[in-house]
Parts: sequence; C-alpha cells; structure tokens
Amino acid sequence: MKQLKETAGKIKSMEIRGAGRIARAAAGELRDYAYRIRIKDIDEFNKKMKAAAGLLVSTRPTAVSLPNAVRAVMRYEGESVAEAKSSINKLADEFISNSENAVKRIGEIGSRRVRDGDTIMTHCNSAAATSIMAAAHEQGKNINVIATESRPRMQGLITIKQLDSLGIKTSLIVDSAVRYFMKDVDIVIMGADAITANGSVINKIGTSQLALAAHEVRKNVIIAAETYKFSPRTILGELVEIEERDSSEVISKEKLGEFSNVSVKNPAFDVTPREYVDLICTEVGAIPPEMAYVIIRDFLGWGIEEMNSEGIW
Ligand code: RI2
Repeated sequence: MKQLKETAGKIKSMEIRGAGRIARAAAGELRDYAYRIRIKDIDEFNKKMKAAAGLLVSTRPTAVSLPNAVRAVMRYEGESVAEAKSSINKLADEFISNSENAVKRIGEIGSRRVRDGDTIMTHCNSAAATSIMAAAHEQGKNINVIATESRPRMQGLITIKQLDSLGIKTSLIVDSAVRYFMKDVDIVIMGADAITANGSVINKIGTSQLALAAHEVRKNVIIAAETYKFSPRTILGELVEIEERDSSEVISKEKLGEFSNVSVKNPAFDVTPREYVDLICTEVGAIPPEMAYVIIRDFLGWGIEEMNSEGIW
C-alpha cells in the first residue's frame, strides 16, 4: 500500500508527468502492487485491485491515457490469485512495451511531415512530439525548434534539455511570444492528454492559442498522440474534465495573502477544436481529427456496453 500511495502521490504532484509516462507508471504500479498482495482469496484480491485502480485514476483527471492504461491492466482474468497475478503481469508489460513502441512509431510516421530546413514550434513537453523531432533530426534534416516555457510548470525547460542533448537547435520563448514568432514557423507539433470522439484535442494550457495563431497564418498543426490518448467515454457525450491545479503553482500563498480581492485560476489544460488541427499522428497512422471515432472504435477495443457500466473496469 505504501508504494502504491507513493506512486499515486508522484503522479499527482507531477514528479511523474506526461500523459504517456503516467499511463506506463500506473500500469507498472498495478502489476507490482498485485505481486505485493498476500491474500489467497480471489474476491478479496479483486477488491484490492479495484481500490488500487481507483486510487491511481483519481490522481489526475484529464489525461485519458491514465484510465485507459488502468483499464488495459484491469481486464485481467483468473480463477485463482496466482492466475490473476500472471494475467496482470502480462497485460501491464504488454501495455508498457506497446506504449514505448507507439512513441517510437509516431516519430517515424510524423517525421515524414517535417522537411529539411523546417522551423517547428512546440509547447510543453511531449514525448510523442519530441519523438517526431528526434526522428527528423536523425534522418539528417536540419530543423530548428521554438519551444515555449509552458508556465506555470515550465515543462518547456525539459523540452529544451532533451532537444539540446540530441543536438537540435532550439529557441526558448515565453508563452506570450507565440504569435510574434509564428511567422517564422513552418509547422507546429504538440502532444495531447486526451482526444475526444469529435477530434478535439485536450493538451497543456496554451495549446489552443498556439493552434489559433497557427491557423491564422495557415501553418499546419500536427498533434502527436498514441491511440490510448483517445477518450472512449466521450462517445457517450461525456466531456473531458479539465484539471484545475493549485494556485501556488502560479503565485506563492504568501504573496497571494497580501491581496483581499484576488483569486488565481490555474487550469492545466485547454481544448483545441478540430478545425485548428491538420493531422493527428498516431502509431497506427496519421489521421485527420475527424477520424478520432474510428480510432476509439477499432483500436482501443472498448465496447459501448462496457462504458455504460458504473465504473470503467
Ligand atoms: P506525452 C503533458 O501533460 C503535456 O500536456 C503533454 O503535451 C502531454 O502530457 C502529452 O505528453 P503534463 O503531465 O505523453 O505535463 O506525449 O500536465 O509525453
């Protein structure tokens, strides 16, 4: 339980972050937790697993990769605890390796859209998006990247570090300079935390203004997202919840305490309508956002009837 809570805490505090990474961490934790349970009774075991799944999913509400990963592992079968454990082990390992391969494949597919000499603008830090840049660079294309800081958590600093270590020339800009620099950009590449059935993209706050600025000057926006970032529940009309994080990420509690009429709003994500997205690059191909429903139906393996039930596992 201690380690389970620790992993959940790390996801919540964003020590483990990035939609793909939290998904893999949750799948791995469920597998390890299962092996730590010392109960012989299968019903009791299942109850513990359900509680653990619930705890992990509750840590961050927006990135759908998290419930999708948990769902993938919680499909385990077994009449006995030993069987259940081995099924969980197999499903978790499968999810993790498929996820890692997906990020690599997205790089290969997406890099075909990058031309030699392109300037790419990106936002926040997305493993799927940087995989495209890394692949293009590896192919010998000379690219320049403009990376936003991505306030308040400054994930842009992670991006510039990663790109720098690959030898990719990168300029760091403040978030509000996005429109100013858009004229120099050839293509915008960003990640996603969730994609809805109608092709809207939920990603780090600021993504939609970047996409809007790109749209204004007809620059292509590519979203790099594994298939498990598509949200099955949006087929049922559900909206993706936007995580509101603590005010202390924006201004210290002490400073805020100096004011009587000030509050802080700190949404972690926003929604980009599909009209501003040219292509979603997944591991099964680059698709127009209008095809999001097909990905949910054909690649996630969720039956509509399963989604109608109370919980998702
Ligand atoms: P990958 C991140 O969320 C960013 O919004 C990023 O674009 C998205 O997850 C996808 O990241 P946060 O955890 O899975 O920083 O592509 O809030 O790495």
